[in-house]
Amino acid sequence: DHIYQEIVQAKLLNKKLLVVLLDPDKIVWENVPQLVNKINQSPATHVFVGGSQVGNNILDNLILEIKKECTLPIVLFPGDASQISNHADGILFLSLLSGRNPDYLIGQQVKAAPILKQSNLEIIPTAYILIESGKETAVARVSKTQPLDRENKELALATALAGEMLGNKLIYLEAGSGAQNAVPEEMIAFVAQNLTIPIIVGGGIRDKEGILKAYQSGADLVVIGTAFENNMDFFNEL
Ligand code: 1GP
Repeated sequence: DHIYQEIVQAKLLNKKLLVVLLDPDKIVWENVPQLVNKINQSPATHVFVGGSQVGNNILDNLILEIKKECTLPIVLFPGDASQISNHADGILFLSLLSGRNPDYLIGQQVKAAPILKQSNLEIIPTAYILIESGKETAVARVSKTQPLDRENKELALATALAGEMLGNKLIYLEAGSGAQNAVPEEMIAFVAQNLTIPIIVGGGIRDKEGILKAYQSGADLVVIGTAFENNMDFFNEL
């Protein structure tokens, strides 16, 4: 379980972690070597691979392609049980706790468990909490769930605490890919002050300032997807 142990260690040392999210569905195949090159030059510490709807072969091929040149840990961030690849190093075993759709609370997990049992992937149980962020995002649409009210930090904390008490090892506060508004700083801070496990924050973070604000509020890992997809030089400014 070295991926998780390194995250815990970083939190203890107050060392912030930066995740690049690659969505196999949105990647332009010819750009992959260049993307990997940019990731290697960036301060990124982890690569997440996943999206709302992804074909299996693309997933395997993308991970193999990244691994040719990149030594960062590759962690699956699956939209459903079909998005599992043994070529990755680990997987966020997500439960969408903000929603009340049983399929994303336990259904997909039951489908995935026997497959994961046969794999060598490090499994990291993660409470996935979607926060309202302006326009509807793909996560809400595909999962058919309502995000939490962005003003209701008490509910976000109660959900995160339940996630921690259920045994999850990470909390993921998610505004959704390409979100209009990122997770509010006060919400991140309120959750971070009352939890002991590490917190991932992502969705709608598109500049250095946004990354720093999330860290200062208490995020241990910040996820960047769209900003890097739109601009391969995004990490140059960091
Ligand atoms: C989405 O949190 C990630 O699941 C990243 O979001 O694409 O907006 O960076 P962005």
